Amino acid sequence: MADKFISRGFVGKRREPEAAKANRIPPGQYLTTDFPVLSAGPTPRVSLANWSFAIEGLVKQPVKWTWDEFLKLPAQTFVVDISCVTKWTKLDTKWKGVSVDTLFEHVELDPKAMFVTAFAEQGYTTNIPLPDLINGRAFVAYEYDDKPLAPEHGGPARLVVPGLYFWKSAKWVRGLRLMEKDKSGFWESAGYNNHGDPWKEERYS
Ligand SMILES: Nc1nc2c(c(=O)[nH]1)N[C@H]1C(S)=C(S)[C@@H](COP(=O)(O)O)O[C@H]1N2
Ligand SMILES: [Mo]
Repeated sequence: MADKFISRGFVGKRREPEAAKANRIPPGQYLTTDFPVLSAGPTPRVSLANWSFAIEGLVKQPVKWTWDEFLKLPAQTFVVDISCVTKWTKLDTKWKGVSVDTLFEHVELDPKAMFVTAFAEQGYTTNIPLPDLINGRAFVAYEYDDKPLAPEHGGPARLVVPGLYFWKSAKWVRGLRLMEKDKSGFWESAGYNNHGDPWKEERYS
C-alpha cells in the first residue's frame, strides 16, 4: 500500500496510457527504448570547415549554406516518433534543427518540382515525394536529446522524416535536390519501397 502511494507521488510526468501509446506504433513494429545504429558503411569523418548544405535542382537559384550559416537559420525543437523498416519504433525522440519549410523559404521552387533526392556523404541518397517533406513534416537536425548529434546517428546533421520509414532520414545529409520525376535512392534501388509509409507497411517494392 505505502509503496504504491509513494511511487505514484514520484511520477513527475503523467504517464500516457499504454493503449494510447499502442496507437502510435505502426503495424508490424515493436517498441524500443534504445537507439540502434544502422549504417550501410562506416561513419564518415565530417569536417565542419568543409561542410555545406545545398538546395539544388528545380529551383530558380540554388542555395548553399556553410555550417556557421546553417546554425544561424531559425531552429525548432521537434519531438517525433521514428520507425525503422527492421521493425523497431521509438516514440518521442527529441531533436533540434531547421524545418525543410524554413530551408525552402530561401529558394523559389519550380512548379514542376514533385520529388526530392536527399543526398549525403559517401554517396548515400534517398528519394522522397515533395509533399512528405513540407508543411512541418521534415527537418534537418543537428541536436539529439539536447546534445550535438552523434556521428553514428548522422552528425553533424541529418534529415529526419518522421512520417516515413527511417531509411528516408539521411544521415550526414548534405543537400536536397528537387526533381520532376521520382528517382530511386540507395535502399530503394536495393528493393526497399519507393515511398515507405510505415502506416501502410510500405516496406519493400
Ligand atoms: N547516409 C546514410 N543515411 C542513412 C543510412 C545510411 O546507411 N547512410 N541508413 C538509413 C537507415 S536504413 C536507417 S534505419 C537509419 C538509421 O539511423 P540511426 O543509425 O540513427 O538509427 O538511417 C538511415 N539513414
Ligand atoms: Mo533501416
